[in-house]
Amino acid sequence: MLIDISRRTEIFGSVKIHELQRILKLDSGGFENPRAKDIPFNAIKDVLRRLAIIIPVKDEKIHLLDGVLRAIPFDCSVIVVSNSRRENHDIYKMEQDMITNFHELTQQEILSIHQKDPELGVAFYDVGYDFLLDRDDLVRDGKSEGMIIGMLLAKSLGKDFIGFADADNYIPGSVREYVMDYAAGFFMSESPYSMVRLHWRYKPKVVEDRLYFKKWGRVSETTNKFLNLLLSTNTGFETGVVVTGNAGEHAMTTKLADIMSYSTGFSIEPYHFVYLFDAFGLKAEKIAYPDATSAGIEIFQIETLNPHLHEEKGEEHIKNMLLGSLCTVYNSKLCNDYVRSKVLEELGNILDLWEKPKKNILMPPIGGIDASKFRKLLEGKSETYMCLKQGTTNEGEREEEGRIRGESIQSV
Ligand SMILES: Nc1nc2c(ncn2[C@@H]2O[C@H](COP(=O)(O)OP(=O)(O)O)[C@@H](O)[C@H]2O)c(=O)[nH]1
Ligand SMILES: [Mg+2]
Repeated sequence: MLIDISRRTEIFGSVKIHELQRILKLDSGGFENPRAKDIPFNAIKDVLRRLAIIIPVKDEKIHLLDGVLRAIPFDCSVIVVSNSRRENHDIYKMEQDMITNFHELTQQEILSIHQKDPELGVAFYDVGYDFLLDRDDLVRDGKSEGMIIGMLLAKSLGKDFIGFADADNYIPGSVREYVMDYAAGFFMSESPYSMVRLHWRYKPKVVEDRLYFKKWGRVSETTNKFLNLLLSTNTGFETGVVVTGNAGEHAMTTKLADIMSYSTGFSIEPYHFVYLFDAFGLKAEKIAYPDATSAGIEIFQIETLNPHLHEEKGEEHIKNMLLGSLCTVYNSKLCNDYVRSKVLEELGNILDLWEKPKKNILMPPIGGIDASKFRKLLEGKSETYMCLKQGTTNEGEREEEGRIRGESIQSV
């Protein structure tokens, strides 16, 4: 792979944010190159083997999920966390059938579970992490909540890297690239605490019957502006370094995933920045994670070669994303009166029901959870948990799981 060299890095306390780096070529010639970083394919492959890709999914078109699954490089483990409808038209059943069939054809390692499985609630309770449970002891709705489930399963597999890919992507080839881009970021990283966030080169839209290759989405432009303002007002030097505030497509080392705190729903991605600024920035009050503080936390922002074409979710979704994102900035410890007034101005008519933005629901780090115990609590008990391993030796395990689901798994 050939990627721009990181030329400028903004340093804020222990947080190092690298400026956007472009993917120049998806493969490369293996030359020493002073102007670009050449990453050999074997190095990418080494990372892929240590990487799990989590796909959060809720009521997406089955063809899209199918394309995403088929695009993820074989060396990665895949973890699907679904919050899809189960009653009437059972979308979740369709997903499970498709996943089982996908595994039988490809033998790729894949785990999946339904977010509302009561045994998940029990497992979270038993490992002492009830921050994402509702009054009925079920996991709440929300993409972030699904991502936390996925991260624990990835940890239970002993993975060193955890990445995310949305299920509503129309271009399987782009998903494949995103995963390779994550691997490239981790290869370049010098700290065990690092994160890779993707920025689409283009996000095509249909405008007056023609495809228009838009560069910036409305929400991401605003979120980036405010995250940069938060940085600028604290350092006294204006910056535009943050360009991936809402990056749904991102990946982290498991070591970093362990010490992050997570915001609920769709505010999870901008909150990554806010949390890191608050906990590891210039004005951090206490050093909770000395190893990370001394190693530094590296954030890579990579511009993909492929455009991003996903399902349009409508105005309400956009509004909620903007609100959730700017609430994270508003409630940051680093936010001063000036930035708060700018947030209120921006949210204008969205906010007219409230006096000030609500606090985001936060979930504390998952590092203290025994992930193996968590998975064991699900095995054999959960009706929706599936663990489909590579090779035929796991047939017994698959049959056992099929029996638990009340199905018989046909051999291919
Ligand atoms: N597990 C899970 N996934 C969700 C939930 N809500 C949304 N998703 C998935 O999260 C991904 C991103 O959501 P999407 O609505 O496309 O948001 P956007 O692309 O960030 O605007 C998609 O794959 C959704 O299907 C949820 O409550 N639980
Ligand atoms: Mg989407």
